[in-house]
Amino acid sequence: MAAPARFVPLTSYREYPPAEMVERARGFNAEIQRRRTVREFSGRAVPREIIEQCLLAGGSAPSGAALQPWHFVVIESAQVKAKIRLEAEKEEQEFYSGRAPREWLDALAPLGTDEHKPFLETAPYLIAIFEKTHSIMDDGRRVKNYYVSQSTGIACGMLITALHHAGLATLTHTPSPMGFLNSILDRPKDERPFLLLVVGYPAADVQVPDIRRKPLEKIATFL
Ligand code: IYR
Repeated sequence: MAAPARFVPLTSYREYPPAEMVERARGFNAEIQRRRTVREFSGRAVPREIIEQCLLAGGSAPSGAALQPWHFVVIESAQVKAKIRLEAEKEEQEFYSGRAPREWLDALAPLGTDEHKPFLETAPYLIAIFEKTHSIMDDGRRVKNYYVSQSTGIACGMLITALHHAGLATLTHTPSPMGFLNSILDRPKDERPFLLLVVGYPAADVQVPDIRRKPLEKIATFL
């Protein structure tokens, strides 16, 4: 039997005067525009509490039927990072030396990526995000999840935003295929690896590709 709907007053919402909303929206945009993906990380330690708070922020994302179909595995262990790097580089080696179509490699050329992934061992944290096809309810029932990829994608976006806001750099890494994460991290079959997020301080003299964000008129239409 499904649980009956139960409602409580919305006490957390805050309304701001329109001028203040404009200021807030501008300020937030300026802050988030400073985010850049980096591919070289410092090994400097990061307090775990920051990661925990950012995971809670990511886990506050909206989700299909509010079933929260994600699981985050935080990897600090050097041994586990080394295993992940080994498997990821095996896949990437094949990707860059034949599996990827020319068109894909051409699209990646401006980013300067290759099969070498030292950041998987340098960065203080890797966060493997899994999308879950099923949830176990508090009463033990196993139920199907909905809009699993959309929900998990939103949670990842919010996690990346929270980490940036806290002052950390990230890299969204997607070794493909990444089924090896289930065995290394001991996750069940109904959890699919979604993303491997590399988290830490950027390396001291890190450089980033000279790429620009599309202007508003290229990304939005107002009717
Ligand atoms: N997974 C590979 C290739 C790659 C693919 C995309 I799409 C990127 O935006 C970046 C890299 C790699 O990590 O190198």
